[in-house]
Amino acid sequence: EGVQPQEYTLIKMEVVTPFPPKLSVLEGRNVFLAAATLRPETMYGQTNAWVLPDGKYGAYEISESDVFIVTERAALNLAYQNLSRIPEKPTCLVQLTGNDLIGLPLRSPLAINHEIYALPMLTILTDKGTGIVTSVPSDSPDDYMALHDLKQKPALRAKYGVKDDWVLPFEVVPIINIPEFGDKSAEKVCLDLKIKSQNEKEKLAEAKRLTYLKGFTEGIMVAGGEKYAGMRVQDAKPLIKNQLLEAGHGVLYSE
Ligand code: A2H
Repeated sequence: EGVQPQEYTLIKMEVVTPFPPKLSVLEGRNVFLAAATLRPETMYGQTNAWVLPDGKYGAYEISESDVFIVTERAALNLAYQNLSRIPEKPTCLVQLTGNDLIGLPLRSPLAINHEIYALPMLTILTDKGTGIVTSVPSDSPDDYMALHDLKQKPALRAKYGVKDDWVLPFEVVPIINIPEFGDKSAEKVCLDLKIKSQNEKEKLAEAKRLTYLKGFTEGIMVAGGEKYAGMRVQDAKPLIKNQLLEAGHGVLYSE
């Protein structure tokens, strides 16, 4: 962990009912996969959520009504940030693994896709954020390659019990234009660098370096409707972030 705290926006991706048997103890509650992001302005382009298949997660009481599924480490941090029903004390209602979460249908704020699914990503770090990541393949090279892997490899889908319907219908959604890279910057840079899979760490680091800063400094919103389309990313970002927070669709989280 860095010396400076990093502030993330946690996106509340609501688990659609009815719950599967593993989650049945949560019936009657509002249950969310809480994804840590640095790019709230990209939430229009979500195609899925990512979980680590072998990762350990829990369903924690955040308030009287809300339950967040996150790692134990994140739940403890949340409890010290006024995000626990009992202050400074996480309450776990059920322990889960990433495998238990794969295939959950989700409604996520701002997403142009009405319903998306939790899918396996093998490079998720359990000591960063919540261990849940929202996937925006238009603007995140990691997300683009992980979705590409699942789309291209039936054996990978079979290994993790991923149904075709959770993956194949989901196309990259153009949401931000970067003059040099177009409106699917992550896809373009992954193709340019000939990245073959989500495991090519060094090439992906280069792809992220190329897209990340330019997305902020030169990006123009394509998505966002009348309010944000045409606006510079750097101007829209704080507005969209505040909109999510004020609507109760996201919360701030630091670590
Ligand atoms: B970002 P930093 Cl569109 N393991 O959100 C792996 N990656 C994780 C993670 C974890 N436990 N927790 C969060 N992340 C991802 C959107 C996005 C992100 C876009 C473009 C770039 C980007 C959609 N995914 O991040 O190490 C999350 O993905 C590029 C850095 O704290 C989060 O923001 O800087 C970002 O990594 C946080 O990474």
